[in-house]
Amino acid sequence: MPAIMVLGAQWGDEGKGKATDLLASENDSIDYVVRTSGGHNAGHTIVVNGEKFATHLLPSGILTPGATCVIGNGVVVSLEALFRELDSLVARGVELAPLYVSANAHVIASYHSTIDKVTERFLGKNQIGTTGRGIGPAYVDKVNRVGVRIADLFDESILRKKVEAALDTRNHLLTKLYNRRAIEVDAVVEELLAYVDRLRPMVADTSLMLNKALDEGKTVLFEGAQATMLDVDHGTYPFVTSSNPVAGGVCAGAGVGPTRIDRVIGVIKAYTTRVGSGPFPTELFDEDGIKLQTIGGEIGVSTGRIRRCGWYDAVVARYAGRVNGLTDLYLTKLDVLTGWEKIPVCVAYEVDGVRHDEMPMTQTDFHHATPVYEYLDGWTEDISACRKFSDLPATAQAYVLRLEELSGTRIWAVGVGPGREETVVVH
Ligand code: 2SA
Ligand code: GDP
Ligand code: MG
Repeated sequence: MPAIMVLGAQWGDEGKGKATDLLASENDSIDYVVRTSGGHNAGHTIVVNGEKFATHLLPSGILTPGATCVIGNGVVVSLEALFRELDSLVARGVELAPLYVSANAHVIASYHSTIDKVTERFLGKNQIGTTGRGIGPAYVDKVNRVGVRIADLFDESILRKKVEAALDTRNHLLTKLYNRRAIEVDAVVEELLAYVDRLRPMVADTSLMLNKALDEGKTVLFEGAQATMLDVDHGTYPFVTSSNPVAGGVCAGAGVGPTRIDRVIGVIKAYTTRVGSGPFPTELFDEDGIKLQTIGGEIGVSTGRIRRCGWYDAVVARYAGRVNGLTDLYLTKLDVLTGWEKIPVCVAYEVDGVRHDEMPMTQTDFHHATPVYEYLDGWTEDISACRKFSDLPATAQAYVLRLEELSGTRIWAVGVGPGREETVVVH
């Protein structure tokens, strides 16, 4: 299986880090683990032998012996975050996998984060609930064609010109609209140059590297960040991130064509969570929501924010299946649902008295969608020690199979705990 994508099928935090780590550790032949969008706004948790690690900008494969890690051209790279994360893993005694960064990836400087936070404050009650990491402003510079790319860091005069161009309109906005001090070109250039020597050996033409690897029959794992419903085109715009976490975005963000991809795995929780603002039809505001949040440990890995919780939404699952062309689902956190007598599952929406079996065409309708629930039987047994599908209680098996039927994509495996080994293969 040479090229595999692992993508978020909901609003993020589905367990992509665990899924990536599981595939990488199970399969001796995972040669590359690649990030292709977003930046250090991601928070991917991996639990190895009871020890917990979180990656943000780095691919989860950084912990996999024998793997090579790649940060693709579609990622926005904070150099400060990159080296802080590498250093903190080294300090914990981790033997790091080799890492390459695309020469075409865009750079996040500290002013992007400042602008992110200032903009959120300015939006007031309409704020997106960003992670404040400068992701949106860095992608704005990229699309506005004034971004600084990794390759620009190695020629000071080019770098200076690029930073000047980027700050031109930014400073106008900051000083005139937000009543802030202008950002100084010298300070930004100095900040970025500080990392150049450490970065130089990691910089590569990563598209060429990955295509060559696939030509040689190597196995490449693309680790998604954020998720389908946070995609700037296909998600709940404007309450989205500023990149394309869907399968098509992975190809663009790696420089690898879609015909090379063999398997597209959507990671999906057995319920739903979301962090930040925006519509969420199955969101719970009662004690069931608090129970899911508490038992599921639903707290943001990067910002420590409490995640909003709700029931499984099969309309979202079907939509993710469609826009990503999913071949498999990896259903995580089934263990969190232990103890409910009946578990509601959203099978469709109702909008102004009209039933929608598919995602409504407009955001306005989605904002007004109320879930149509089917109630499935729960179970009380602890399932965390189950390792075979037949070990699961009959009602848990029925829950998984009904979700598969409703979601339109085969469920490859089920997570029954945070550990790498806490997985039950279904098919
Ligand atoms: P941004 O910072 O511009 O990407 O924010 C835009 C929206 O995207 C959401 N977003 C996320 N949602 C879930 N998890 C993410 N990563 C961290 C984690 C989040 C954290 O793994 O827990 O620690 O808070 C992530 N990154 C971005 C964000 O909430 C906005 O709704
Ligand atoms: P990601 O951003 O998609 O990689 O997911 P996060 O790491 O942000 O959040 C997923 C959380 O769920 C992490 O704390 C994982 O350790 C945990 N997790 C993943 N799979 C399972 C599972 O099957 N059961 C339980 N209980 N926890 C899981
Ligand atoms: Mg996360």
